[in-house]
Amino acid sequence: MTHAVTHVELPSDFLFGAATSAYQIEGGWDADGKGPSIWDRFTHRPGRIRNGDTGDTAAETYRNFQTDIDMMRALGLDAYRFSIAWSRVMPDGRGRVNDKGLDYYDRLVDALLAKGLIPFPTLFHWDLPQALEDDKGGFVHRDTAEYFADYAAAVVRRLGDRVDHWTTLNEPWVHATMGYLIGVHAPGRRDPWAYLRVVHHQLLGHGLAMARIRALRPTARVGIALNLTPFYQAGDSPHDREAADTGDQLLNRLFLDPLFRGRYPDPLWGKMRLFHPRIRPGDMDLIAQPLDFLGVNYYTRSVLRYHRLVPLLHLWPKELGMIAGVDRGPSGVTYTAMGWEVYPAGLFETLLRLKKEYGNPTIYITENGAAFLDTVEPGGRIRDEERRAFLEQHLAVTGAAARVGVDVRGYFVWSIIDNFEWAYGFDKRFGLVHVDFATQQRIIKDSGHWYARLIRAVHGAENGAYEGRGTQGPDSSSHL
Ligand code: IFM
Repeated sequence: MTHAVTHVELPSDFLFGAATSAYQIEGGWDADGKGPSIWDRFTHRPGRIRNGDTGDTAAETYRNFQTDIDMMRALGLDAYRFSIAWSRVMPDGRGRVNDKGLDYYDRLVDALLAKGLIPFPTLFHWDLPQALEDDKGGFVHRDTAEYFADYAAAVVRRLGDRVDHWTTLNEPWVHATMGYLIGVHAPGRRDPWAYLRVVHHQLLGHGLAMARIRALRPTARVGIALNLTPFYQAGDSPHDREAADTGDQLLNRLFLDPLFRGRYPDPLWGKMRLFHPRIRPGDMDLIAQPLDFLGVNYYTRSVLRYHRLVPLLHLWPKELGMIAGVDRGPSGVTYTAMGWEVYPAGLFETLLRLKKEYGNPTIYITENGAAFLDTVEPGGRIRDEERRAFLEQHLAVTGAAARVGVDVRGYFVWSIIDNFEWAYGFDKRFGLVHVDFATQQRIIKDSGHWYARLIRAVHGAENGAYEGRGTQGPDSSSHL
């Protein structure tokens, strides 16, 4: 173990990265033969996104990714997690492959490798090709799982000689819940009948894609990224305990149990009989193929109080910030600009639980980070101390988890740059790097400089000292 400049103690070979997703940064929404995705359609409809924002141009990385890669290199990152837009590669979601779309990711991977950064692509981060939504209802239909595997195979055929780590899906819970049940994400459906079908067919798509990737590249490391949130009961009553347990089954175990145990969680699954998808023989075996790694996306916890009028709904208020039945935790705690409680102990607990209850899988923390209100000072400095502290606290508990035997190998900050935060548009900034979306100018925030120093310290002197600005130091130009 190496002692770093902070409370963070991590093994010297720990992997440090940062993450993004295609729709949130790329722009170029209809460039070079790309087909429309459900997010293009959704954001183009008035009233769906705060301030009417869209990802049409976003951080324009489709036009220029090199600047950000140079910046990641300068910060000393080991790896970059990004996602591939299905509708760039297959404009109709199936069939014809758009070579120009694949060329883009080909160049991106080469540029990363040229700078010594490990590419960590995710194949699906919610931007489903619109054609599949129109024809099939997206993952509501089982066929979409097969199309997803075909698309994954097309990507792996092209990039698999240079990419070792593949993440199939990002946060399938969010895609199903926000997109098909609550309707605040694309495609904006509110259909309880669709919900569990989208859950099952995404998992099936994951299983089918995993099998295809392994057939094409036997040495590939394949995983999935889940948003995991520990649930706590607000009071001591058995009802509150039941509420917390229901929340846990509906969010965490709905995905962990099929992936690691080959079955959906009971008793919840039995109670939702009316809404079950059709599960065919062999589905659960495909879904439960051993993962090479589990991606953990962690942001906050949920504290639930039983409410007889909202028997299941007490799951979603943290996301929506509006449904009754949820406690905000004790006073004196910090909340991020998303309204999420800063609760690093929940990450420790989640990691420990995965070790104890799910067989100690290899873990990458594929997302962790915080939105805060950033102020750009006249000299161009951004003193985002709250974000820095957030990262330090979560990396510290990650190190503590590693010391008690959790097999956690790496950590990706969400996000390297400010980007399009879905229903919130550009209002919520998660980046280590500030983006002025009008000029596309980048400024490394203090948290970014801190992260760079941490990486240098943990990896040891062989990588050289970080020469960027100290958090107390004079303003140096970090405009890239
Ligand atoms: O921006 C999102 C990301 O796309 C998925 N995980 C959570 C992040 C912050 O809300």
